[in-house]
Amino acid sequence: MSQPTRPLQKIVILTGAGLSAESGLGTFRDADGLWAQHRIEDVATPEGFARNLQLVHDFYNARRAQSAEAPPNPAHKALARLQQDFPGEVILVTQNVDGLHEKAGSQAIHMHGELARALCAQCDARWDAPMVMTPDTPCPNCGTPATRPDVVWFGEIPYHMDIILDHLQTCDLFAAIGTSGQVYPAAGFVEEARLAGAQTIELNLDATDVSRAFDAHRIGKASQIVPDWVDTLLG
Ligand code: BV8
Repeated sequence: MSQPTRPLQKIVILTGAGLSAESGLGTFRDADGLWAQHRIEDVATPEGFARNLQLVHDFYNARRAQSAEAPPNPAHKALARLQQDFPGEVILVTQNVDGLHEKAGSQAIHMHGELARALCAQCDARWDAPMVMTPDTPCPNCGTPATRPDVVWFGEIPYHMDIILDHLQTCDLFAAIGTSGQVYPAAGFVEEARLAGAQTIELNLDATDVSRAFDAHRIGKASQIVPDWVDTLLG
């Protein structure tokens, strides 16, 4: 028997690459996705970075430039409107490393980091990344040429997990938008929310590996189904 629905006071939304697809940014696992052109092991792991610093910097320099030019689409704008106009709390957690939520006016928790930020592997300093980073780019804090994109690679610990888990345990509605549900721990968030008594909904172009974990589904392109969903929530 599904849980009696609690009054809707807090919404947690997880977004993935599918949200930015219509802004022209490649997803990861769709046929023409980013990973189709690169092996994850080579460009999104610490081992791949250690093996070939230049290749990984080139991969992220290209994405940083593309992301800087990309416009937010109606889905990003609708989520910003929801954050602004919803009478309760709307927490946006994104796996995306682009800045499109912020361009649309949202605040988002970047659990996999951001293309626009740089990290020093030597002293852990973080700063706004230059558009092009190279293996020789010195850290502005310690001077060591040990700089890397401030993104969370496979095998690394996602950012803000304690805050995210707290939000999942105290929300009334959890929505996953444009994510294939193949990468953990993000793919497990729906279970956390469900166990805490939240209603759950998945918005995606297709069914995913985790669709059966959700109470409700909206199928279609994010730029169409997300504004409709936000209109329903704002009544
Ligand atoms: C960790 C940053 C420990 C870099 C990324 C075996 C089993 C289970 C887990 C593991 C395992 N072996 C290893 C693991 C752990 C591993 C993992 O999950 N591996 C997977 C591949 C099996 N995870 C990790 O290593 C993570 N760390 O586990 O640490 C830990 C755990 C908990 C607490 C403490 C410590 C770190 C993972 C982070 C990796 N970094 N990105 C970068 O971006 O370059 S992941 C990368 O994939 C992106 O962040 C991306 O967001 C993420 C997930 O992809 P999606 O966003 O879902 O995108 P995808 O292309 O897959 O899907 C697009 C979807 O959109 C599709 O469903 C499509 O239908 C839809 N779509 C397309 N167009 C549209 C659309 N929907 C609507 N409208 C459209 N127009």
